[in-house]
Amino acid sequence: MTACVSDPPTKPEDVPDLDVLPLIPLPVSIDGGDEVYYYDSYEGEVLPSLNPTIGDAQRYLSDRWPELALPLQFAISETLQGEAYRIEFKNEEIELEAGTREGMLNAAKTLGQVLHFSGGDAGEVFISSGTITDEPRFDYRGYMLDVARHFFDVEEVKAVIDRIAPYKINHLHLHLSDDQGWRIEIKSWPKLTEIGGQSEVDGTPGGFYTQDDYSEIVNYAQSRGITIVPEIDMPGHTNAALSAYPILNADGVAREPYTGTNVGFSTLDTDQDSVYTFIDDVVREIGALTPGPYFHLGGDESDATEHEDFVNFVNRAQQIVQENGKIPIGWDEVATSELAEETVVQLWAHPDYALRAREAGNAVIMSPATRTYLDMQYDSTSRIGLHWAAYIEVDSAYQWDPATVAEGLTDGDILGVESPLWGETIRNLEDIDYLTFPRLLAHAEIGWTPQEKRDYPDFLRRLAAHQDWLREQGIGTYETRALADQDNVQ
Ligand code: TNX
Repeated sequence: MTACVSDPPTKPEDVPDLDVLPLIPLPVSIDGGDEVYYYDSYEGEVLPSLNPTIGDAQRYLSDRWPELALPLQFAISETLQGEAYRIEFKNEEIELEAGTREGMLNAAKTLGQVLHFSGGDAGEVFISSGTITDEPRFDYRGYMLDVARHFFDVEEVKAVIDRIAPYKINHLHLHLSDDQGWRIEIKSWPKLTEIGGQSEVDGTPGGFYTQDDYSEIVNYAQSRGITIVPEIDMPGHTNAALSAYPILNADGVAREPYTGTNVGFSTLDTDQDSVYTFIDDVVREIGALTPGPYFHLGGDESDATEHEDFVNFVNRAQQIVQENGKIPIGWDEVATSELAEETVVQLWAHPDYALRAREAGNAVIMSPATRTYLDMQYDSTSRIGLHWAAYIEVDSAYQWDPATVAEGLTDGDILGVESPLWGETIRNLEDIDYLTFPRLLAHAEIGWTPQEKRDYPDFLRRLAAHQDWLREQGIGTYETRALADQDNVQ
C-alpha cells in the first residue's frame, strides 16, 4: 500500500503523546517517542489480503472507516502468540504485527481508538511516535445477552456485536432459552420455536432465530473477533420447552406459557431417557452451527429439581455436550455435580463452588453478580434494572480483582470475566445501551489489563473521552455519577 505524496499540513500544537491517549482497555505497554508523524490518506479501495491473519483486520478497519487508506503495514510475527500484538508508529508507516488473526484484530481495534483520539476519523492524521505492545490478562472476556426474557432480532444482536468488539470483548454468550421463551430453531423438535418461541416477559410477542439467522450472527461475530457461546438453560428455567412438548414433563402435561419474572419453578423430568434424547438433539444441532468450542448448559436455580436428580442430570448433560465435541460451561451450581474434566464453572453467586471447581482442576469464569451483572441498577433512580444483588455504579464495576473473588483462586485458575445482561427489564437497544455502557468498559479493562496497571482515577479520565465518543455514535450510554463527582473535585 502506498500513500499519496503531498506536503503535510502544519503540525498542530496539541498532538497528544501516545501514552496519554484515552485507550480502553489500557494496553500493557506504551513506549512513547518524541516525534510526531503525519500520515496521509487517500480515497480508494483497499483490497483485503487473502491471508486471514491480515484480511479480517483490514476489513474491520475499512468497515468503520470506509474512506480511510493510511500507510499501514501488516506483519505476521513468529514471536507474538495468541491475542498479543504490537503497533509501531514510524515515520513512513504504521506497522501492525501479530501472530494470529485474533491478535491482528486486536491491533486493528487499538489502532481505531488511536486514530479517533488523534482526530483521524476523517483521514489525514498526526500521531505521536512510539510502540504499543499488548496482550490480555485473561483469554476469555465475555458479554452475555439474555434474548429469552425479551427477544432481540439479528440486526439488534449485530448492533451489540459492533458495540462490544472495539473493547476487545471476545465472547458473546447468548442465553437462548428460559421459562419465558425458546429462541433457536431445532429442526428435530420444531414446536420449541413454534410454541415456545412465541412468548416473552410482559406478554408481548416473542421471536426466535432460524438456524440461518443464528449462523449469520455467528459469522458476523467471528469476523470481528468474537466467539458465540450458545446457552440452553437446563434442567430448570425450561418452562418454554415444557410448554411445547408435554413429554418433557414428569406428569406428561404441557405447561402454560409463562410471561412473568419468577425463577426456580420449572424442571425437565430428569428420570426420563427421552429427555436425554431431546438434549442430545438440541446440543447436536446447535453445536453443528457453532464453530466456537463451548456449549453452556445453564444449571442455575434448579429449585424445582431434587438435588440428587440435579446431580445425575448435570453429570449426563456434561457427557452429552462432550460427546458432541464441545466444552461444557455451567453456572456455579454445576460444581455440586461430578465435574467433567473440561467443564468450565461460571461463578455468579457462590465462591465456594468456584473453589470446588479449582480443587477438581476446572477453570472458572468470573461473573460475580454484585460487580458484573449489567441488569443491576446503577442506583435507586435508574429507570430500568433490578437490584437484588447490588446497585452497581462505575466505581463498584471497576474496583475489584477477579483473583480475590474466591479466596484461594489465582489467575491460572481463572479463564476470564463475563458481564451478563439479563433481560427481564430490557425491551430495546436503547435499554441495552443504558445498562451496558459505560460499565462494560470497566469490565473489559478488568479482563484485559494487568491488575497492577489499573488505576481508577486514570480509568475515569479515559472513560470521559469514551462517553463522548459513544454518544457521537448514537449509543445511549448512561451518564454516570462517577464522572460528575470527578468534575466537582477538579
Ligand atoms: C438470576 S444469575 C438468574 C437469572 C435472572 C437474574 C436476574 C443466574 C445464573 N440466574 O435467571 O435473570 O438473576 O438478575
